[in-house]
Amino acid sequence: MRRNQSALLGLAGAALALAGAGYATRAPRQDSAGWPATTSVPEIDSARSGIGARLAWGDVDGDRLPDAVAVRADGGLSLFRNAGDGTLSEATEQSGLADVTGARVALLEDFDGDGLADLFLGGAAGSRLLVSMGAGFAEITEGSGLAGLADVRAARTLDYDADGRPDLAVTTPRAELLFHNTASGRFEPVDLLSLAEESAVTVVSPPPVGPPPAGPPSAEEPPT
Ligand SMILES: [Ca+2]
Ligand SMILES: [Ca+2]
Repeated sequence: MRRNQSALLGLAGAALALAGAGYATRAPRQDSAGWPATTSVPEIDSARSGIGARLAWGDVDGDRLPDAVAVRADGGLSLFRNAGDGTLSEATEQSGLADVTGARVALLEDFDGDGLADLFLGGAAGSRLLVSMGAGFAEITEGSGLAGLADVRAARTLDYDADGRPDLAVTTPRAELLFHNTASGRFEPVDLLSLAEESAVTVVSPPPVGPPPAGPPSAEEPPT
């Protein structure tokens, strides 16, 4: 499969996810591949045709309209705010994202639970974490535990421990990594092997059911 085809299929999946999240009636119009049907934003059209371009969706400003971040082929970012009328408008400069370089993967998710989608950026040399403040982003990479995460090829969120906070799963060429979202803005690596072993113990060791098997009378049992 060609890379741009793969990207478009991923975008279609993102559109479905948005529909499932209740955004279907308020999302920008999309073409058959899931791209926003806009002709007024050159960067969108450029990203649409650029190999390696990706879009991430999330409500960065709390108006319940999904906004979009595009990872451009040059490793920079473009942020598009949802105008609410079916179009997106670029707000990269205003959001403080114009200086981003080396990005490969962008993920929008409300990591700190304040209702605003935050931004994880995975790159070749390292990763960054920025929290949305509504009007822009504040960097909290230092202390997040993610700065040294390099050669990121893909990222997604899942709440693996059902504590209500989205955790982070990352793909690199060498490993699939899982990071637990603590309540303090820090992500801690999860030992997947230990997790699997704990699950296996739960699965293969069911509690005893019914009475113990019949055996010879106990030597202490009084004769009858
Ligand atoms: Ca947030
Ligand atoms: Ca969690």
